[in-house]
Amino acid sequence: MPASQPQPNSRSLPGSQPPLAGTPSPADPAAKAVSVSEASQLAESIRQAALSEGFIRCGIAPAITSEGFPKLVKWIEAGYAAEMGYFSARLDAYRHPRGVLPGAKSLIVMAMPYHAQDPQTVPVPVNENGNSDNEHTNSTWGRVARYTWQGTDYHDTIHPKLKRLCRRIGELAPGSNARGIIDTAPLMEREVAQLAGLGWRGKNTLLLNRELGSYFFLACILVDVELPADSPHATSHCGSCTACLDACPTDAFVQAGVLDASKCISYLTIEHRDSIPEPLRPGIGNWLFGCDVCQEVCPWNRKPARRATLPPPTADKSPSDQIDALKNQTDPTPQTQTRDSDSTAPLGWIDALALFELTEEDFRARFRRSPMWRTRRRGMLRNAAMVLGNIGGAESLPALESASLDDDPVVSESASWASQQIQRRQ
Ligand code: B12
Ligand code: SF4
Ligand code: SF4
Repeated sequence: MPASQPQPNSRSLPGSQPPLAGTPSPADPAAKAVSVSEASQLAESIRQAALSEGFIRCGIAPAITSEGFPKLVKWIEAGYAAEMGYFSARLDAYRHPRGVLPGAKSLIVMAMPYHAQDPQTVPVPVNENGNSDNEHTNSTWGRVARYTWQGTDYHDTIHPKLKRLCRRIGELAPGSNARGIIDTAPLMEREVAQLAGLGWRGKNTLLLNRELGSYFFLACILVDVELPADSPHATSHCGSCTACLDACPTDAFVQAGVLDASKCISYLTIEHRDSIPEPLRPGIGNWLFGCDVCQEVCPWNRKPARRATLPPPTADKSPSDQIDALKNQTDPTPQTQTRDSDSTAPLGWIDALALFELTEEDFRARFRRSPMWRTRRRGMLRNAAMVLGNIGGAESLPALESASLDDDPVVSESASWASQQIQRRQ
């Protein structure tokens, strides 16, 4: 980018607001101001670079005070953040993107698709009444949320892309600061995504796009250069639909657009560390990790042709090959990595019963690089016990009975509960 006149302590465009009082301003005397046309060019180059990294949408929002901040405070006060203590721990930083990057002027918000095809079907055994609906059918298969199907943790695959983009921004705008984030920083990504024109926040709280549905991740880059902003997505396209609110198996929506995370299956199976409260266990059904119900019922995700998606994960390796590959892998290439369930498992499912056969070491080898590693063995066996307790049959009892003697109190309690549920159904 052609150099323009240096303006100490400012990377703003002419005519833009001075930094707010008390805000740390990036005091880099070598900083270059950019003209309007340079800023437009820079924005366009960033957009192109983002698309070539595989992001399917890229919008730009101004770094402004968070409109949702007062509601975030109410949300936490109401207990809806459950045990996600990081919200209150860094509350002040959510007020303004400067809490994430001092001197932030613009946010580049991007969408990255994940697998959106329908899960394969599993053989569902019929019960003694000839009933083959998914409840109480002695199945051992648990469902996993689509975002995990890629096999690798999305933070690990998206971070390097953000790093490359930040480096590119540094080349295009020398002296600027940029910080890439996905999930971990105190920023409400859906709020800024709406501001950057990527879509609207649906009644299920997720960011929806008319062309893409909602099966995509969001990622942001904050920069201390003022870039021309896109128009916010001002309208909601939910209309009178309430499908997500009606379908949620644990009634986790307090009202349209407000989620009580303490009831959400995604929270309970991924973020929650202890035993799952008993009243919520039946609602978990066969969800082993995460939950997609409020997205699956959404009309904006219904038409497969309209969904953004990645190509299906390949399942061309035996389970032992996969474990060897995972053990030897130093530089995972997400697009070619197989899913982390057995290659014989239908896409989107994991055999909950088989998880009880894994030693700590097997567990590590199989899940170390996957999003499921987050729960460690404790959480996965707890979740597996919930699934078997809800849908399992007599074949699950020996494994559950031995797991009820597990050294981990969460695993043992969950397994005892599951075996009681099954026995009650016999
Ligand atoms: C914490 C978290 C969770 C929590 C809480 C979810 C939630 N809805 O807040 C749990 C563990 C439950 C969760 C689950 C999931 N998550 Co999550 N999660 C996050 C995370 C890290 C922070 C979200 C956050 O800030 N929540 C705080 C609340 C306050 O935010 P809010 O819902 O926007 O709150 C607004 C409204 O509730 C409203 N409000 C609040 N109180 C009140 C009161 C009144 C009266 C009114 C009118 C309004 C109102 O105003 C608030 C502020 O704008 C984001 C990444 C990020 N940094 O943004 C990913 C993120 C939202 N998750 C994501 C995904 C994919 C999921 C799952 C689909 C995963 C799965 N399949 O299991 C589920 C979906 C569940 C759901 N319906 O939300 C994606 C969503 C992508 C998209 N297209 O939108 C994100 C953006 C991660 C990413 N980087 O891609 N997640
Ligand atoms: S992810 Fe599942 S449990 Fe959570 S709000 Fe959506 S439907 Fe309800
Ligand atoms: S299911 Fe209906 S109400 Fe819920 S997010 Fe989708 S369109 Fe909106």
